[in-house]
Amino acid sequence: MAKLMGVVNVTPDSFSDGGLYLDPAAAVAHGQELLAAGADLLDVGGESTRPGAQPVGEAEELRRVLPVIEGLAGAAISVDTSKAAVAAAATAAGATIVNDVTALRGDPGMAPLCAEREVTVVLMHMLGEPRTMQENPVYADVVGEVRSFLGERIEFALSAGIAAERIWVDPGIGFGKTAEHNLELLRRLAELGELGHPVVIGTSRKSFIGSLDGSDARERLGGTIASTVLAAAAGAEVLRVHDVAEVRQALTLADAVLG
Ligand code: PMM
Repeated sequence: MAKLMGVVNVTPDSFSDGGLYLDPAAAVAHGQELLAAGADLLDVGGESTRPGAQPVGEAEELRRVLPVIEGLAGAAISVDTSKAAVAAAATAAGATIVNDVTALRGDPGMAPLCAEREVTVVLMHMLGEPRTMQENPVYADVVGEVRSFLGERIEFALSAGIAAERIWVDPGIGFGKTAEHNLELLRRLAELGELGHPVVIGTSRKSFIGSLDGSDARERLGGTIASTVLAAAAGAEVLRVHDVAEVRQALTLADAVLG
């Protein structure tokens, strides 16, 4: 069955749960709840990448994520960061996965650090940067372009000394994409599996769901479940979600039917 990556956002401004877990104790408790609900790993992040978000300084990002990673010691932890210094401290504190939404393009220190620490790296596709990425994204063939971008980033990671079995790829739902681009990526997700690396996907509570029915971030559980089940059926191996218990139940049912 696909693995569930539970989201622990230690940020004041994430679109779906911003401000809820800014206090480290609340974030740790939330992480423990997600583990109890069936999360296989937890993605801890201290910088919002929502459209229009402003960057966060290194010291502030560290102050947010480190106590939470330390407090969740023993769990499988991924750190959602594009800063090498944050990844260095997080991996020293026990994180074994670096989820870099810039796919190792943001900080030149990131690839050598990940190679040296022998961590798993998530390479995610994003067109542009969070501040401006939703301003009229254009593709001739979104799936083909995302696939060739990820192929190029895999080559880069390999050339930096990151082992092939430690590279995961992610189409970056909502990162420089219209709702139709996101739907097309979901429709043809199996094509990304042809890259030969585990596919991670994060559809949870995202605005493309709301674009179909006008729902707000907190009203998108049905769309989250449908999209994650479809992604798993198309071969996605890691599903990044906020609502772990509900998605776990949906996947268990889908698995029981489809095998
Ligand atoms: N989405 C968000 C943040 N980090 N990382 C990966 N690999 N894939 C995603 O789709 C992704 C991500 C934004 O969602 P959030 O604000 O709910 O964390």
